[in-house]
Formats: sequence, structure tokens, C-alpha cells
Amino acid sequence: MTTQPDIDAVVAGAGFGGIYMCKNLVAQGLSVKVVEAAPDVGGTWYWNRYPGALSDTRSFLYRYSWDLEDLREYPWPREYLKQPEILAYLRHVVERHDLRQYMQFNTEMQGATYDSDRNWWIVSLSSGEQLTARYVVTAVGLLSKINYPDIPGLDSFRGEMYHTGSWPASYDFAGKRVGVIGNGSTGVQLITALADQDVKQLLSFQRHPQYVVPAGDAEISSATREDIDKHWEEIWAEVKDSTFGFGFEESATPTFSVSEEDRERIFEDAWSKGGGFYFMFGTFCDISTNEEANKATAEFIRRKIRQKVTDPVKAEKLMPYDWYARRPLCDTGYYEKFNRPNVDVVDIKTHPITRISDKGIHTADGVEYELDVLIFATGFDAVDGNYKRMSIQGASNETLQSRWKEEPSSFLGVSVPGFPNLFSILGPNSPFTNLPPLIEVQVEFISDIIAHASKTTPAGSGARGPRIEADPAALSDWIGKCDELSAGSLFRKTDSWIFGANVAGKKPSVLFYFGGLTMYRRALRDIVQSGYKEFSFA
Ligand code: FAD
Ligand code: NA7
Repeated sequence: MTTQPDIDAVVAGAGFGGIYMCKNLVAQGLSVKVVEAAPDVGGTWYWNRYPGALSDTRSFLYRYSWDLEDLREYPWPREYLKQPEILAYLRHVVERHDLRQYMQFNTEMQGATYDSDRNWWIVSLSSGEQLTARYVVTAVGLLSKINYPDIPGLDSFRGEMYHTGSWPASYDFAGKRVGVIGNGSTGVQLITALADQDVKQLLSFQRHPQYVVPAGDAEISSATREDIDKHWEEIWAEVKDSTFGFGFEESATPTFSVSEEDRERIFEDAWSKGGGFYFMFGTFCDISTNEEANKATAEFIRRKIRQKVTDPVKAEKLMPYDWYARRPLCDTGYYEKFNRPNVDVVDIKTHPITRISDKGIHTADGVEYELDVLIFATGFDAVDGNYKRMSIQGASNETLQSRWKEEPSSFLGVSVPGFPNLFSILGPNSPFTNLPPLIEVQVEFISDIIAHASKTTPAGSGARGPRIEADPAALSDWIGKCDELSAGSLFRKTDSWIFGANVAGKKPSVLFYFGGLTMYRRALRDIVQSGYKEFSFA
């Protein structure tokens, strides 16, 4: 009987997570195969090539922290990175560390079955191959499985139709009537960019208006760059010791502890400095938890919208009145684009879309909007979306998909009891933060636990290798913590992908840990220092 699997580890996904996971496991001496559904590396940034696609984490923090020489040398000319720049950066990392040799593209992991007798996973790939692997790491992304709304008549549209999360290599909208459904982070970026292209008409079909603050994008001066280059170690230490990892100190000041005058000044300062997370969490500490604080902040933003949009009818349509409690957004001139005569907003909350015809969109007030191009900026089946496409069968023959049907959950976002030697990056109940530093923390935790298990497996029992499994009680505790930490948040009262409340038929649940990066890292450190007592190493 064969006693060794074909390979030590299969990693699914070649975005930020999969690339670093591959690098670390190879460095530990493991044999690794990364399988990626796309034709190349990049993950999110391979697929989301829509015009205006931008990271809204500042450039210096949307990268890996572990290569100091590269941090000092790699160029980033502006405060924010555009999609092609992030894709180029990830390709550069893969080339620099010679990781492409471990990667197989155009290949999806379709499923995996745990073989308890041999303690390995039998991994099925879309290429038709089956591989046995001691470890499987899913780095399949949390904003990756695209969400297409199920609107009657969708297939009858005769114009061009696109989803932002699967954008074509080339397009030409000059002189065309373009409709965009969706105005989340993606829709805001896309609309801002398309308005500058020579489109005949641009209509935003908008259900909920959003609160959008300026990003504060600008060129990076050589003095700023030099200063950052001198202080990388301190910068990363501070980032990893913060709540959101966005490079600012979260405010500890309650909104109503200052005078109205001071409040206005603090908001104005943040508005001119820019940044979505900064505006929500760097100004005051209770905007996402205190209803009155939230209302005061929302009113400030509405005043700004009124000032920016000259047509009062358009301005009113763009004005949000629900909680300011979705992922904070920032822009590079979104509202101003609606001052153009060929850019308008259609309020589909008041008059919902009834159907799509061969010519365009019909709304409940009987209007037909004729379009040449229809774009869905309708987001993602977040966090567990990509897992629904796979069948992962664990130690007791139960599948992860059936376990997660009611409520996707995982211990620390990385491990699920009953699924030994399977690890996820950004799995359910991961912290809600800037993601590259979090991905690093999770990758390093996974690498370390694998190294620890290999060291502690007694000689002679090595043929079956280590079997690492999270304790069910530890998972229950973690779910309880996630529930508790989000209980007072207005985010939880507001429908969005953060609580799985954006996809028809998906049951909303607590998908994130709201304790922040520093508390999360502390929790991981305690686990490591206790000798991983929340895990069994059978
Ligand atoms: P991804 O980059 O999503 O990569 C997952 C990969 O797995 C994909 O390439 C996919 O093809 C592949 N895959 C999926 N299923 C399978 C399978 N079964 N088999 C093989 N391969 C599979 N985060 C921030 O922190 N800051 C930002 O400013 C920010 N901006 C964003 C803007 C946009 C438009 C989007 C969509 C996301 C943004 N994010 C941002 C989130 C972003 O997804 C993460 O920052 C990061 O890219 C996640 O990396 P990842 O490797 O975990 O997953
Ligand atoms: P989001 O933030 O989920 O936004 C999706 C948008 O699409 C939002 O405006 C939705 O309206 C709209 N939507 C979704 N389904 C429909 C239907 N059926 N009809 C009309 N409108 C619809 O996704 P994004 O891609 O913008 O951003 C996701 C994250 O990626 C972002 O936070 C960054 O982290 C990167 P709604 O507001 O729900 O009424």
C-alpha cells in the first residue's frame, strides 16, 4: 500500500493568499502545487479589470510586508494603486521568488475527500487529475464568486452585457448608452471612470445610495517615499497592532464628547485628508455603534453631496438616509460626474426593475431604458461563495458545503473541526481589516502549525503524517466571540455582503470577527504559546 501522498500540499487560488502560502510551504521544504482557475496569478486583481478598479487601501499598505528590500525598491507613484499596478506587483513577487514553477493555471479544484485511513486528501481538479495531498489550503478569496442578480429576461438582452468581476480584455463604449446596476465600491469606481470615456449616456440603476467620502488620491512625493522607506519596520509593526490595519490610529474619542464646532472641524480635516476607513474609524470611535453619532456623520456627508451635485433632483436621488454602516467607501470624483448632462441616476428602490428586455431595462413605473451596454456591478457571494462550487468531504463524510448551509463558520477563519489538515485563508469569521496584513498573519499561522505538527509527530508514525484538527469547543467559543463583538454594530442592522445579506436566498449570518487585527493576533499568539491546545494532533 502506498504510504505517501503524491504531494505535501495543494493550495487552491493564486491571489495574495495563495502566493504567500506557496512561498512559505516551499520554504519549509514541502512539495506544493498551486491550482488556479484563472489563466494567471493575481486573484481578485486578475478578474476585476473594470475601468477605474482601484484598491482603497493606501499603496504602501497594499502589499506584502516581509521583503524589506523589495519594499524599499518597488515603485508606487500615487497614494492608491490601480488594478494593473497590483496585478503587475503580484506577478513581480511570483517571478522574484520563482514561484510560477509550482503553479498550474486554468485549473479549478472541484473537490476533495479526506481519506481517514491514509490521512490524506484526494483532490479532484477540473483538468481531470486526482492528486493525493497531506494538506489542502483554500485561498479562494472572500470577494471572488460573482453575484449575478436573477432578473427576469436577463438572457434576452441583445446589447453587450458584462459583470465587473469578470471583465473582458478589451471593450469600446464610445458613443454608447451604458447602464450600470450596482453602486457599491465597484459601481462607484466604474461610474467615475466611465463618465470620462466618450459614452453617449451613463445611467446608474441605484437601489441604495451610498455614503462616499474622498479617497485623497495624489502623487507621492519623493520626500514622502523616502520617509516611508526609512520606517518600514515601524510602519508594519503599527499596522499589525491596529484594529483595521489601514495605517492610521483608530480614534478613541466619542462623537459627542467634543463640541459641535470641533466635530465639524474633525470631519472637515478627515474629508480633506481622504480615506473611507479613516473617515469612519479615524474621526470618532462610535460612528458604527452609536445611532446618534452615526446620524450626525451621515448628515455631514449628505451636506457634502448637496454641495457637490448641482442639480437638486439628482442630488436628492444620490442622498443616503439609512445607516452609514456598510464597507466604508471613498472616491476620486464620483458625485461630480453626475453634474454632466449625460450622467444620471435611476432610483430603482422607488421603482424597481421589473424585467430586462432585448432593448434594455424596464422599471415598475412603466419606463423602458434603452441601452447598448448593461453592466452588473452587483458584487459577490462573499466569504463562502467559492466553496459552494466545490465538494469538500471531511472525516465523517459530511461535506463542508452541508456544514455551512445554515451558517458558514470556521475557527479563526482558518480551520473547521471534522476537516483535518484542511486550512482556509480568509475563511468565515476572519477579522474585518485591510486584507494583505491579515492574509500574512493567517498564512504564517498555517505554516507554523504545519511545522509544529511535523516536529511533534513521533518518529515511526510518520508514514501517516500529522493530522491537525480544530477542537469543536474552540470553534463554538470563536463563533460566540464573533457574535458578541458584532452585536452592537450598526453594520449588523444594515444589509450588505459583510453579513451575507446581499445575495438572494442567502441566509444572513455573522461572517466576520470584529475584534480587529491586534486582538486577533493576540488570540493566535496565545494559541501558539499554549502549544496549540485548541487543536488536536492525532
Ligand atoms: P483572491 O484575490 O480573491 O484570489 C482567489 C483566487 O482563487 C482567484 O484567482 C480565483 O480564481 C481562485 N479560485 C477560486 N476558487 C478556486 C478553485 N476552486 N480552484 C482554483 N482556484 C480557485 N481588500 C483590501 O484589503 N483593500 C482593498 O482596497 C481592496 N479592494 C478591493 C477591490 C475590489 C474590486 C475587490 C473585488 C476586492 C478588493 N479587496 C480589497 C479584497 C481583495 O479580494 C483582497 O484584498 C485580496 O485580493 C484577497 O486575496 P486572496 O488571495 O485571498 O483572494
Ligand atoms: P457590493 O458592495 O455588494 O455592491 C453591490 C451593488 O449592487 C449594490 O449597490 C447593490 O445594491 C447592487 N445590487 C446587488 N444586487 C442587485 C439587484 N438584484 N438589483 C439591483 N441592485 C443590486 O459589491 P461591490 O463589488 O461594489 O463591492 C464589494 C467589495 O469588493 C467592496 O466592499 C470592496 O471591499 C471590494 P444594494 O446597495 O444592495 O441595494
